[in-house]
Amino acid sequence: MFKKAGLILSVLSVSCLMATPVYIADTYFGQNPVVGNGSGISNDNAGATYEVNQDYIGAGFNITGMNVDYTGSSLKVEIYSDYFKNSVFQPEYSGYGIEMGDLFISTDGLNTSTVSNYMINDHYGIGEDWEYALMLDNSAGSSGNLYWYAFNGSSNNTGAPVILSHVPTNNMFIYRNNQEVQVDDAAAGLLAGTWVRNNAGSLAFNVTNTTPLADASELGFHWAPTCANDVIEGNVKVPEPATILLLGFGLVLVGIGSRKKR
Ligand SMILES: [Ca+2]
Ligand SMILES: [Ca+2]
Ligand SMILES: [Ca+2]
Repeated sequence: MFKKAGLILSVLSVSCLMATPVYIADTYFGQNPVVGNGSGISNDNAGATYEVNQDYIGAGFNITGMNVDYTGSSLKVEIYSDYFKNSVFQPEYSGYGIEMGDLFISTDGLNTSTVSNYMINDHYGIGEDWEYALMLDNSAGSSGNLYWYAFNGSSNNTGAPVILSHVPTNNMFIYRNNQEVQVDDAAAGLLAGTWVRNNAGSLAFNVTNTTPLADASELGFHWAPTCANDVIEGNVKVPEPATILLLGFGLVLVGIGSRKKR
């Protein structure tokens, strides 16, 4: 009876380790903003504040964080931002032309060590190179299919099919410079799952085909709308199956051992 309780407790502990969602708060800034004509700006430009050296540009774009739930057989990444609440910014409603970005994924962690001042100097060409992206089949609308894109080599090589942050037509708009926002490839790859935009303020990537992540040691993520007025990057550790098995076995032994002492 007692032994059985110990075993059940161990199994519960292991499943929690695998399935506990990880919340990543948005602490990433990225390279400072520019205006639509490409010129740099500064906070004392015409006496106005343009969110230089700050997290987001314009309150309507604020990303608060992302939730990552990776079980091995499924991956759910949900991004929380005011951007999803504001229909004025959505491409299907407005003339702004701002689209939802694809989700960039690293399977070997998140490299910030080579970036000088990660907070305000980071851009697509330095720091992490992404092994995969989850492509939305439609950068407008409210739901659709997701497709895997595998970068050949790395995402920050010259010639990699990456679309950088931009504003469409109005060159007075301010956007964050040189951020990777979408994959420049229309071909449908391996079906990954589905995506859903919630007008309450989130975008969920629901991945049911996790085959590309099979050898991942640590997952890194990067997401932004195409103007990149706010960008989020973060990472989560992936428990190795062997570690989980050992830990589970250890917990079982602890459970049995503690019973035998009585
Ligand atoms: Ca990588
Ligand atoms: Ca970077
Ligand atoms: Ca940010």
